[in-house]
Amino acid sequence: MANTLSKLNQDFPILNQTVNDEQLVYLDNAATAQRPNQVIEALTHFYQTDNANVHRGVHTLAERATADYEEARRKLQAFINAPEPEEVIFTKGCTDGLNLVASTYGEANIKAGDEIVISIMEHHSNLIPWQQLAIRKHATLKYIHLTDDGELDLDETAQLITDKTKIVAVAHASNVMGTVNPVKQLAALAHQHGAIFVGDGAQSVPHMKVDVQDLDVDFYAFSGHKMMGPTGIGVLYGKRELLEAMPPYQFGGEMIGFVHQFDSTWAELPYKFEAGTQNIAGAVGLGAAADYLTNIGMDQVQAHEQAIVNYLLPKLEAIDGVTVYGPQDPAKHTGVIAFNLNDLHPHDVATALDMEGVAVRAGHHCAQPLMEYLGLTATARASFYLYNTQADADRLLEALQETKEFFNHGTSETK
Ligand code: 7TS
Repeated sequence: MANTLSKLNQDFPILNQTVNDEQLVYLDNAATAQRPNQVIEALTHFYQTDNANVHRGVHTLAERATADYEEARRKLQAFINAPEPEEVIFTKGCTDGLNLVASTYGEANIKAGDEIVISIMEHHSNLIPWQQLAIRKHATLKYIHLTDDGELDLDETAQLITDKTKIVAVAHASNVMGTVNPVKQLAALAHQHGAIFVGDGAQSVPHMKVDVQDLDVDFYAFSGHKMMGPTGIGVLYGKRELLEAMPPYQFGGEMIGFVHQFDSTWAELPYKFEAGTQNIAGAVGLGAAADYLTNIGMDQVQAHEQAIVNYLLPKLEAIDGVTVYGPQDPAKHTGVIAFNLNDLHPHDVATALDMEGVAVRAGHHCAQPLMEYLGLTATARASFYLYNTQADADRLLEALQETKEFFNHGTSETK
């Protein structure tokens, strides 16, 4: 397999440690990725040389910090090919970006009887904001369901999206099943009916080339920490004409034009949506993460993860007692793989894997409606990133075999 990225883990000091006397294999990247030295150094450099509040002072440090912050915005603009930097709003993360759209665009545009279409595979962050908006506005929330292979049912989608639909909001990639959704097609369908399309890019932007102009999405949200940037920073992309027509999200410093005693005007984009002191260092760190990924090339990142999935998925499915959820075809899978082992609780599986130094997540993955739909309460989940290798996939397979043997052995001994 293409393993040209395997030396990268030297850039990630945290990966060079043992856990429970075993070399750490970090396979919880869908929850959060690790940071390379380049990002850590960008944060340190900012705090050691340039730190000041932005857009406020005329002193040298304030000017430098402002330049760093706006340069980071342009890096993120280029990373997703947004037409203009003003369409790149810094947020706390994906959740914050999606809530922003629901609370501003949604509040201003949804009325009783309107319909909002989402999918059953959504993370709670792209579900509850729409569910609560629908409740507040007496609108109807509709769900796209799945084919047996864990993909969106596109026949049903074509029926669900009608002229009553005002918002379609779907994840670009599932954080549970690794399914990649046809966002460009969904956005086009939404537009045919006069609706807007909101993309949740939390699990796609870190792993594949995303071009918001090509996809023709109206809004697109993602988090920095899943693409090797700091926590507490993310991006909401929005089309200028929509952002300009929307009311602000939060009120306070930075987001104003002029404040009078009894009314106020708002700042230009993007500042209208960046109230208060922002996570300036976080933005700088995220800019460094975008540089790091750009230098490698997103096509290369995707090909590397695809090669691991091509290798791992058939071997995982071949283990007696393992059930993998989502697309069976490796080509339709991101590096996120949810599975269960016999009738063991996924928390026990994850704990046993941790004893072998292999870090995976277990639980409902903030997708309870999906779990309910699949008839599950929880799964284990391994999620890969560019610094993982085929050897890491082998360690997962070996650790699963040992887990199986341990529990079989335990059962026979207690009988
Ligand atoms: N959307 C998707 C598809 C996600 O996977 C996540 C986080 C979010 C939104 C929210 O991102 P946040 O950075 O604002 O929290 N997903 C996960 C996960 O799968 N395990 O931990 C966090």
